[in-house]
Amino acid sequence: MHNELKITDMQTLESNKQTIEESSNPVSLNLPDFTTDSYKDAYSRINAIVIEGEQEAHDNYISIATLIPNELEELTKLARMEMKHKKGFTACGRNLGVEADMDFAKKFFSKLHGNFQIALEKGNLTTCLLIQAILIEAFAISAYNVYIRVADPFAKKITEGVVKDEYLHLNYGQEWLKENLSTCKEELMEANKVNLPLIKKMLDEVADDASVLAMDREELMEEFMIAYQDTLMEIGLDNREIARMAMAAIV
Ligand code: PL3
Ligand code: FE2
Ligand code: FE2
Repeated sequence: MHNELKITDMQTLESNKQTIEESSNPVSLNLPDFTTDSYKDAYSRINAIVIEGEQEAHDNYISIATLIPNELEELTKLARMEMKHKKGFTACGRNLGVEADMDFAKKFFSKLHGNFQIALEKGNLTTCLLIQAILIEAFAISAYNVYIRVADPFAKKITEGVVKDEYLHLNYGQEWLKENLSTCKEELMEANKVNLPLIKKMLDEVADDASVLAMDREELMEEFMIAYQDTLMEIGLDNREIARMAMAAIV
């Protein structure tokens, strides 16, 4: 299109070009090249993490339903959404010609997965909800919100649909904990102390690969903290309690 422009004044041309690009789509200026080997290599792990995360989220909601049988229907609905998410992200990898590194992803989740299983065995519902419906969902929301800004058009559309559901999932955990706050506060604090550092570690572990996808670590942390703190506030914790909980990430 620039060939068609016969403007001799280069300055005018430059400033026109900038205005056009800025006004049409400022984000697209920073989109990575989705076809490079380095992009695909990083994507093989990130995509696997997301696929594994969605599968485990499904399994976790089914497990949580065994602790709240009268919520079976609602929890089954959430679990079904997770399987849809998994399918969506599997398609994203296929679309880019990437094979997901599932062994890597299983290891990535193993510690958190183990803690969830222990809580489930003990019937510690508050801990299960904190791990799945608060920490993992807030982690997913932060990742998906940042990814949407730099994703290929196919993945962007899918991720936009997914992130809306994840807010519903976060909200589910939030409402249960809010209603039961008087009896679950202590367990909530304790479970957070153990599991928030794991989320922080996972974020650190994925940061290098994420940066290849043009996802910024600080931005991921910021998005996580927004979703996490918002939820704790809605649950009914005060500023000091929220600060204390968030602090668990930096020790
Ligand atoms: C809950 O519904 C799903 C849990 C998934 C956890 C995802 C964590 C993702 C961290 C990696 C960030 C990259 C996002 C890119 C998406 C292809
Ligand atoms: Fe999901
Ligand atoms: Fe979810």
